[in-house]
Amino acid sequence: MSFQNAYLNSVMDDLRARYAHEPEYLQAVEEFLEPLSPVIDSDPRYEQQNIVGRMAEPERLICFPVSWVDDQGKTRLNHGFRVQHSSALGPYKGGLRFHPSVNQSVMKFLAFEQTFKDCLTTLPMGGGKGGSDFDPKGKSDGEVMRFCQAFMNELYRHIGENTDVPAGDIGVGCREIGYLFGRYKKLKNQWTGAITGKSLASGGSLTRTEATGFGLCYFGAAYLADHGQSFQGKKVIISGSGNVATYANQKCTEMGATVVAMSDSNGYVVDENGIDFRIIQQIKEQKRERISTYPNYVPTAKYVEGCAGIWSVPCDIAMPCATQNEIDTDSAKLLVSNGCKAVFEGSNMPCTPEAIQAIKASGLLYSPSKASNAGGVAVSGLEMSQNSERLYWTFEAVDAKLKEIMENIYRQCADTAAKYGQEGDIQAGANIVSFLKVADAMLWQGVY
Ligand code: NDP
Ligand code: 2IT
Repeated sequence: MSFQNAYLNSVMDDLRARYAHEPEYLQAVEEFLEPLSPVIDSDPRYEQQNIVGRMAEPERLICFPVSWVDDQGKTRLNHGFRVQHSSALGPYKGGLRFHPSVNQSVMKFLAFEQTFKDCLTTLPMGGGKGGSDFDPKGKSDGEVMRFCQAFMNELYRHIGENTDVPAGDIGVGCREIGYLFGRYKKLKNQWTGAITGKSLASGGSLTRTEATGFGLCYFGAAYLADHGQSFQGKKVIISGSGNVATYANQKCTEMGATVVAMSDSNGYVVDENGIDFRIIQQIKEQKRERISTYPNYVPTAKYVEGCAGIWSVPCDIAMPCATQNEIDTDSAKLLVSNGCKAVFEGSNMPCTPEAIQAIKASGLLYSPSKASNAGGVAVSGLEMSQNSERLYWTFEAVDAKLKEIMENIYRQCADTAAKYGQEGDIQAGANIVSFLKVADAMLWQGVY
């Protein structure tokens, strides 16, 4: 891909040459820069102060080995990361992912995206991401605890409520956050809100568990309403069956939709009567089983092996909520030919660039993840506020604030797209509005 603006091309060419081995990172940067040419043309300071080149690179990249002892007494070695991407708008903020696919490229793409997503929430947060190639699946509770403690033995010196505030992501839920927080507190001898996604008794926020999935639906509802539509009566596919997917199911079902299919990395379940989020919750959060067991609880459901097949199920709305690049061109084309009218991204960067092109070219509504999945980090920001003021807010108060933030993100994206002559293009709007805000802060703070 090349851009109209020569400076953007030179930044991207430099990144491609330097980081050829980091495809996810390059993909995320390229996607972000795509609509920016007219913006860069409008102010010579962006090029003069190399704002785009500086904005693309993480401010700090922390890599460390994590050694821990398994239940057989064997010492195991994993790799830990924390990418502190941007502190332009506030302390670094973003989740931790524990999954075998974690590497430097994945961490850098997630931290880059996080910076602009956090900006869209309008809360004072910079961007970061971290994690490890540790796989919590199949590990005992004791092994997970020892791994989390070993991970924090290094991470603690790099984080803090005013420095960098991690949270959960794939493979890091309330259990892992508890073990991480416990070790952090012990090492620092301080109780501060340096991690979000905490349990309610330990300074967590009501609605944080539900926030990303609920926020995705609030965003989707605002987008649909702008086009005279709603979730009422719509058939929805939600990939994944983790934190984001489960609560996206709950909220869009409450809004009158029917979730006809959900998945995990092995396969998917289909049920025209609707997939019950409470059973998914029970299978995944409590029993830690596979989604293949769902038909044991609901006999009308059918399990199909292979997760990519989920996009062949006819639907009105698709909400990918599993992982990056889970919708390729073929899956996008299948969605379009089966009559899908909207794709709202819940996972980070779930569509390949070619898939996005196919979706937009066919006139579907399309919301990029940095806009539509910002609800999780938004409520993390509200958890930080509550921790700072030593108060707990009610579920209703946090939920109302979340809804307001998501509707405001939609509005900002739609208005900015229109202002820059790209009416209806929420992806362009999201990238332009977040670029402008981060760039403004960088210009104001000088060459730091
Ligand atoms: P969870 O670990 O709770 O769930 C992840 C789900 O996605 C599981 O069903 C998992 O299946 C599936 N999955 C993971 N990796 C793959 C893969 N390589 N191929 C197919 N399926 C896969 O994670 P979350 O729900 O928290 O996160 C899901 C997505 O949402 C991620 O992209 C994350 O970055 C993003 N996100 C999360 C937020 C949060 O607050 N948690 C906030 C914003 C975005 P299996 O169990 O088989 O591995
Ligand atoms: O991708 C994300 O936005 C998250 N995993 C949530 C980050 C956070 O700090 O709550």
